[in-house]
Amino acid sequence: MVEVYLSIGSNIGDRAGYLKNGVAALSSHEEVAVKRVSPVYRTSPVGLVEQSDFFNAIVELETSMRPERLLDILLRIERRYGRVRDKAWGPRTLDIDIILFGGENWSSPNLEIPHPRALDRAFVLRPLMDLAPKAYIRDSSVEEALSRVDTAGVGRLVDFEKIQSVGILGASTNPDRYAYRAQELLVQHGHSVFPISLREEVVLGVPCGRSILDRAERLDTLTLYLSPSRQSAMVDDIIRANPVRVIFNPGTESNESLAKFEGAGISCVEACTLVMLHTDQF
Ligand code: PH2
Ligand code: MG
Ligand code: MG
Repeated sequence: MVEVYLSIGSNIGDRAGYLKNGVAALSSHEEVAVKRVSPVYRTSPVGLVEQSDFFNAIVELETSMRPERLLDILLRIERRYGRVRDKAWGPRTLDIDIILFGGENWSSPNLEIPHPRALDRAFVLRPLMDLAPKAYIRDSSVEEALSRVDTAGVGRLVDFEKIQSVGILGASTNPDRYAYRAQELLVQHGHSVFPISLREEVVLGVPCGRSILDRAERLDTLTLYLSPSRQSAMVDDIIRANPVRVIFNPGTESNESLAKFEGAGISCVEACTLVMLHTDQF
C-alpha cells in the first residue's frame, strides 16, 4: 500500500457538493482507502484570475494501484461530475490532482509526481499542512514551502466532515429575499447547496431542481422558504426524499407539514437559518 495525497478543487456551481461527491466516489473504489480529508479552504484563483474562487482540500488515501492507473480513475471521476476540459487552468466543476505518491518520483508525458507546481501553490500547501506538515515535496517540507508562499487568498471554510448538504425550498435570485441570503451564507460557510424552485433556473451559479427528488443524495437539511399554502404540494416529495431535518423559517411554520414530517421521522426546527448560521447553531 502506498500513501497518496490528492488535491481536489472546484470553482463552478455547488463547489462543496462536488468535493463531497468526489471524495465519496474515491471512497467507494475498492482499491482505494480514504484515510483523512483536510478542512475545505476558499482560495483565490491562481493562473487565470478572472474566474470564481475555488474550494480546495487535500485527500489522504492508501492504494495498491500504480500512479497511471490511479490517474485514470481520477479522470473518470472528474468526467462523471461534468468536468469538461477546454481552457487550461480555466473553471472546473471538479479537478483532482496527484500531489504525492508515497516517496515516488514519476515522470511521463501525462503525469508528473510530485506535482510540478505544488511547491508554489498555497491552495495545495495550506490544506496539506493540516494533514502532513513534515512530508517532503522534492527538497522542501510542506511546512517550509508554506512559509515561502503568499497565503492571503486562502481562507479556511469548514471541516470536511461538517459540510452539510442543504436544500433551499423556494430559492430565489432576488438579493432582497431571505432564501437568497441564506444560500449565499450557506456557501460562505462551506456547505453544499441545492436550490429548489419552480421559477428559477440558476441561483448564485447553482442549477435549480424542480423538486427535492431531483437531488440524488440525501439532504442533511431542507430549509423552507415557501408559505404554508405553497409548501403543501411539496410535502409528499419531501417525505419521500427523507432529509435528516427540516427548518421552518419565520413565516413558513405549518402545523400540518410539521406533523407529517415528524410522523415520518424527520426532525423539525422552527428557526431562522440566517440567525442559526451567524450564531454557529447550524
Ligand atoms: N487549479 C488550477 C488553476 N488555478 N486556483 C485555485 N485557487 N485552486 C485550484 O484548484 C486551481 C487554481 C488548475 O487546476
Ligand atoms: Mg489542477
Ligand atoms: Mg487536474
